[in-house]
Amino acid sequence: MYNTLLSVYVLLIAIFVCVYCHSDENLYQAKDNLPVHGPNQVRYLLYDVNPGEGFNLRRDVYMRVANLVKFLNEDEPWVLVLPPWVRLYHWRSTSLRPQNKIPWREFFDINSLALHVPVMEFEDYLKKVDTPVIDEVYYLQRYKEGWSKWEEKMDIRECVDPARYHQDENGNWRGRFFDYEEVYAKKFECMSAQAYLLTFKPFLMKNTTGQSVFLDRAETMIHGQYSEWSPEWWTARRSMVFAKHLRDDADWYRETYLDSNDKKDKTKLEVWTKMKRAHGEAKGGPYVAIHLRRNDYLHAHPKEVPSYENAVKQTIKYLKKYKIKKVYVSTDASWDDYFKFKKMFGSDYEIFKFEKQNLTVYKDGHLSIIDQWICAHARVFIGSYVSTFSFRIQEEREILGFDQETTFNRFCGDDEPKDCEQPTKWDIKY
Ligand SMILES: Nc1nc2c(ncn2[C@@H]2O[C@H](COP(=O)(O)OP(=O)(O)O)[C@@H](O)[C@H]2O)c(=O)[nH]1
Ligand SMILES: [Mg+2]
Repeated sequence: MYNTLLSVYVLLIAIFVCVYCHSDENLYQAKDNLPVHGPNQVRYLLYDVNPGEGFNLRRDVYMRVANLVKFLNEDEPWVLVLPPWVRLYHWRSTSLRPQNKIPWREFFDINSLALHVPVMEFEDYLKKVDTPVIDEVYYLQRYKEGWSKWEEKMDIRECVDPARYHQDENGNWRGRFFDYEEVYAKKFECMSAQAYLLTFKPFLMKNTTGQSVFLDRAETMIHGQYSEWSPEWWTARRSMVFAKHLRDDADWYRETYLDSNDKKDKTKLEVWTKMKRAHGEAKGGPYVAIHLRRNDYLHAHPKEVPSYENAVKQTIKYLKKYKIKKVYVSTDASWDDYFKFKKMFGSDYEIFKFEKQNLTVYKDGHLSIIDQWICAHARVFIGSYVSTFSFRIQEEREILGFDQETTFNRFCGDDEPKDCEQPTKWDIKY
């Protein structure tokens, strides 16, 4: 009896310590995310993206689907079911934890997403529907005949690419469904589409009747008028707050190694619905952060990738300009390459990169987010040409209120002019 009491007591203390191990309060509280119309009328929108797409383009596709769900909710109650993360092309590290069926809460703050639109994890959807079934699946595809002039259209068509779905002996449709083998669909169609996200609203409301509808290859759907220059895009973007446990780990690293914290750096996070910063309000920690994209990117953009020597030179220019001695390196290069790169800076500067503190804790997705968060808080950031990984960092800095001069910078390739074209300055819109 005494032992049981003691262990309960120890457990309570452990929970208490863990909850309060980081000083800043939890910004987002759980609430019932379902719309008020009553659970029976609610419809579910599910989606997936081309398997070859990386993490940060997927984040952009989320914004498209989230805004579609927002527009749907103006007329009907729909819930966005978050597609579990499966092992992506870049996610190759073999940690002890498998990189599939990862729920969104591991990466993002679900309660923050829910302040924009009603969302639900796929696991919760499966619990809700009892049978692991999705009523209708639409596989978005191009028009087989191509197009001569761009116009908006969508039509149910024969599948252009080899079918990724097949019918089983019971007439049910089987597909990948995030590696959940038990899941199947009742109806499946290929749909050729050239359309803005808003155009999917009438389609879903009038041409589908199932309680759950799944749009595969959702990257086909384009932002249209709700792209980067619209407040709608930025609202969806601002709701994509990283999960607290990852922000905490990155903040701990900033404080421990980079003399950086939100108080000194003027980067304190508020609930996004209440946060509105002017450019230049954020100061950032005393380090230059660089995103140095390697691997597949070397082949995709050979002209715009700097050699390591050149990247060092370019970084030092910024270090001198801003009178800074520390560099934070975010990269997908190997550790071997990183150590060589680090050496090239000589002894005048200190170079840092987040290290896994415990092999079993972080997956590649976690590490990307930690890197992005640390880069987002630097005094100055230098990104890689057209990398969506860099773009998401730049947006984070817009949200935090940095001077745009410190954000929209990129490395120039060795054969590009020294003043090569810099990234577009996307103004945050409220
Ligand atoms: N941790 C970490 N991972 C990176 C970095 N750069 C690229 N990656 C990995 O490579 C992927 C890059 O793919 P993506 O997100 O599509 O960005 P993009 O290809 O640069 O536009 C990321 O999702 C990461 O898994 C980096 O600086 N740090
Ligand atoms: Mg990519």
